[in-house]
Amino acid sequence: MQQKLEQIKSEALAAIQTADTPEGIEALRVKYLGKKGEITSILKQMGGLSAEERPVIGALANEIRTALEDTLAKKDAEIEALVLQQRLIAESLDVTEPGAEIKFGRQHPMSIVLDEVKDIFIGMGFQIAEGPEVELSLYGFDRLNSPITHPSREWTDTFYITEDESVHLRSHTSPVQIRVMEAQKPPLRIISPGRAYRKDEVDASHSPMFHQIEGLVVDRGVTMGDLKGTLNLLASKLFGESTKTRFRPHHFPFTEPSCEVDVQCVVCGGTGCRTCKYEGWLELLGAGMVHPKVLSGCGIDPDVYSGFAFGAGIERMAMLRFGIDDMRLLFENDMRLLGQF
Ligand code: 2NL
Repeated sequence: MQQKLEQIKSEALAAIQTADTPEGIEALRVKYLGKKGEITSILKQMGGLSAEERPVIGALANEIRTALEDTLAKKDAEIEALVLQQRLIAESLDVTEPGAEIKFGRQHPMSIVLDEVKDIFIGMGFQIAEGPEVELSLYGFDRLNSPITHPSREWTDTFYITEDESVHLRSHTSPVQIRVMEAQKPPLRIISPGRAYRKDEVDASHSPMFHQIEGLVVDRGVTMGDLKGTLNLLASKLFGESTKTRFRPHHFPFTEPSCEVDVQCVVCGGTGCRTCKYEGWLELLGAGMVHPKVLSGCGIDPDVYSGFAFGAGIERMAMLRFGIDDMRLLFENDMRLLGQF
């Protein structure tokens, strides 16, 4: 029996040394020291021993039990330390490591130009006015001296909400200014930026939805000289101090006289290139003195007050400002383009 105990001891000690998990240690504790364990079953057989043998075997069994318990505890602590060590390595965090890069967005060329234009006019004392994109033809056309029979209805043809065309998507932001003239009295200095809609096919210079900014000044004694001074300042702030402008006679139903304003080509400086079709000039906007019928239609006496107005496409301004040759690029949100501004 003594031999058997010694054999269990050396076997158990060897097994404990090879254990490498807390579960493995627990299994060995049960195998050797548990209720049905090998040491326990030896102790249960002690009844068959002689009176001299019993204390010797008993003492040896106890000594082995203690030795195994100690070894198990020591190995358990070792494994626990190892597991902790492994976790510390696996879960280690280098707080000095650079963080994941956060990609910042940036302003779209359209909103850069719009902000610049707004700043320029706010600097001259203008206020910003907004209005509905779904408009009554009363404000969208009639009050602008463009009755249903007027030929200008063709190039400003838009999308209609009602069969009789009395409600439609606005084809310019002029109706915003009509609403302001109706509600407020001169002196007025406003700009109205916003979306406008026309029945145009998409190409390099057209889009059925585009952005416009219109401006309106109404006061006593406003002249074409005020119009020229204001729009020359816009051109020089947008395209540089030395930018030359050209005012060409034109026709709009809501202004008289009317003009179109060109800037000297921003690409070639006026010598002629593909961008300006070898003319040296690029069209910037349309403008004119507010038609007396438009003023009186809004309850403003044209014998007392006069005004000037202008309208510009913001896409066109952004294209001129940044040398973009296709309007579609402004709607595609391709980062290869947007990353450049
Ligand atoms: C263009 C031309 C223009 C106006 C818009 C206007 C507004 C009122 C009264 C008179 Cl309320 N005129 N706006 C005047 C001249 C030209 O726009 O080609 N725009 C893209």
